[in-house]
Amino acid sequence: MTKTALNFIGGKWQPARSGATFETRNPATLEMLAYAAQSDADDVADAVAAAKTAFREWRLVPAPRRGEVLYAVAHLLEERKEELSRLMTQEMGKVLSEARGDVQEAIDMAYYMGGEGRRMLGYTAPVEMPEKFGMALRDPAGVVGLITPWNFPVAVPSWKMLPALVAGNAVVWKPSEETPGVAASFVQVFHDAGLPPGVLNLVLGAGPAGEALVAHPDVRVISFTGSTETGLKVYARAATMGKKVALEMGGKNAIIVLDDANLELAVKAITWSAYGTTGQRCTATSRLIVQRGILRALTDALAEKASMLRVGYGLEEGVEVGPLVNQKALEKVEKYVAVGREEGATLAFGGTRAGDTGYFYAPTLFTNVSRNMRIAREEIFGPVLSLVPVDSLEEAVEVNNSVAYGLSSSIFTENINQAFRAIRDLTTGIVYVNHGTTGAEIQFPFGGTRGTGNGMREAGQTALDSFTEWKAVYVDYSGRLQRAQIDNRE
Ligand code: UN1
Repeated sequence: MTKTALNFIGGKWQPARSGATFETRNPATLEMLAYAAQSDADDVADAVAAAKTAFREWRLVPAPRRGEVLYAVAHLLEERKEELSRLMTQEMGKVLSEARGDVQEAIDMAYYMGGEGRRMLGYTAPVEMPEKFGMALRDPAGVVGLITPWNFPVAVPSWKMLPALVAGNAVVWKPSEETPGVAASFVQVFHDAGLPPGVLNLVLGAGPAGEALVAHPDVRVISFTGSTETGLKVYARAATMGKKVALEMGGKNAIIVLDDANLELAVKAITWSAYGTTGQRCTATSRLIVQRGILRALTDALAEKASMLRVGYGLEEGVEVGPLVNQKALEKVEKYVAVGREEGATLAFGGTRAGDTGYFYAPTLFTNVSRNMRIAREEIFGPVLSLVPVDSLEEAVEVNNSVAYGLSSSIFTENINQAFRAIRDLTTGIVYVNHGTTGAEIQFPFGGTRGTGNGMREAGQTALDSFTEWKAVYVDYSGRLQRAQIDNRE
């Protein structure tokens, strides 16, 4: 049944002002799912105006009360987890068990950020004069704009809107055009949880809606997750207006496997991190850096394990790998597999489409990859893994750190000395030991170095940094003009 996905502005569901719509399709079955509002700058202006009005009161709601709304969001998400997860699988293809994990991340974040309503810690420090007091407080930034991708259509937006809301901001959210239905259902949860009208606004649509949000003078912060190409454009545009921007972009994450690794453990983790979510996570493993002594055994075990993976429609029981999100993503994967062949890497398995309908692609491994090949450096965002052989831990770390991205990396070794050297020397924002590159938990900073980001982090306490301004407050209770107040450097 075809549905309609609308914008949510000032507490009301409404079509785009122009009446324009776009269609969404199930990437596994290609069936038509919904007509969604195709918004432009006018809709964004309406949403920002609604947010600006709502901000005046929301900022004055005591933070513990704001936190309670987030707890109500957590409860409703628990109740609606199955419904949201199924919708997610239909819209963007990830298998149902992973879709449940996606919603669970938002539940975890709602509880965590709900707790921030009673923390939101600032600090005091001694000041130079008697009878004077100093403190630093977090103030909400105002109206914040969120632009999010389709691969984690509930989790990633939750990482942004929950800290933004508990800190007292009003939000305008532009989700990916692949997942308007799940976005609308997610926003409905906030409304039902009692969030006042206008505090969270949804503007559906494609690039132009996002551009209008970035360029709107009343939006002080932009938090973006998506491709490096788009992220850098957002950054450049927002910089001309002096906005604060948090960027979460590409990855080219590696698992390092040393000769002394627990082979079975490594193979399981590689399979999950490389082919889970069909390789469409920014934290997905797309490189294997393997010490030569374990190379043969690892490749054989991996081939066996990958051949058993069931590719198919994510709503079907037992399916482990869903489709790519759309035709363009499939073509990108095909292009990179051709590039890998031309570059002279060995195709160990995969390398073909799978299934008759839908954007399915077989789990793929290239071996004999050298570190300079494009398939070892560029983000593919699909189920394609490139194996680079190395001689030592030092070489492995160097290869790991040599790419343009720096999100997540992992090392498999049973030797604690090697593990700690790797922790010290790997230059990514996330490091795992004896665990794949995916599976970050919401209470720790999430983000990456180099081309992955711009130094900001999501999740954990650090999430508040994107959405708050520090305010330093000095209170003089002496009742007289203290000399240092005029010039404390005298
Ligand atoms: C992403 O791909 O954008 O660590 C987020 C993980 C997940 C989140 C990934 N918790 O893989």
